Amino acid sequence: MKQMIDKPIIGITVDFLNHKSYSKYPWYALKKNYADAISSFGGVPILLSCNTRNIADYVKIIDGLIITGGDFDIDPHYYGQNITSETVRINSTRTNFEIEILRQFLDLNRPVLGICGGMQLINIIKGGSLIQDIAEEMGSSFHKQGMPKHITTHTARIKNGTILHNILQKEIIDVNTSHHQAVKTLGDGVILSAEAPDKIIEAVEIPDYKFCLGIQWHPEYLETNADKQIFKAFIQAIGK
Ligand SMILES: [Mn+2]
Repeated sequence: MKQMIDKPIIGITVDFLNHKSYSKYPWYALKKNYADAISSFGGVPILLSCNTRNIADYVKIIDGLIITGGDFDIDPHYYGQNITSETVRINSTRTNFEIEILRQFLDLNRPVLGICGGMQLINIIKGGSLIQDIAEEMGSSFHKQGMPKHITTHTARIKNGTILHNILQKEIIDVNTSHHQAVKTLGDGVILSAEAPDKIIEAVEIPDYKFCLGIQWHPEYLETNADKQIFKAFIQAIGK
């Protein structure tokens, strides 16, 4: 008989890759710091393979879900557009898996944290859209930092009355930035919780759910107090 675990079990989505660097065969990848951030706040990270056959069982095992970022973009067909930029690189195996597990998880109203591409997916499944390439559509490379990715390079203004503001208790925070896409129109029930000085959306949430927060920057580096508070609040939302 298996024993129940009294710690929060967090499922983390991974990247599915087939360029022949790590292996000559297709492989999964995840930046170590996503899993370590969960461990350091008392959770048990479980890395989720992108096989849709396993979704129903994964949903039974995990208490919280992190949809991570990666070196790919969501297929614009999911938000009613054709690919308009040569910079867009899609990954259907991964996106199909993430859409389905996110839907099932939100139907059960369990805590979700979307990071970078994960935040964008939260918006897409509710009917929102994306800017396919910020530099091409807005003429700005402000959100693609070249230096070490963990260093903060721009600010974000947190909207009063949001879950994010409730967590951080601050109006302005410093964030890192490593994205060429951004949320354009908000999906049904999705609200803006933070924006950059150039009005690019940096965080969203869905207040109808217990905890559904999307962050455009990468808090998994735990570089700032705000980053730590976000992970802590996510783990606490599980209430285990
Ligand atoms: Mn940014």
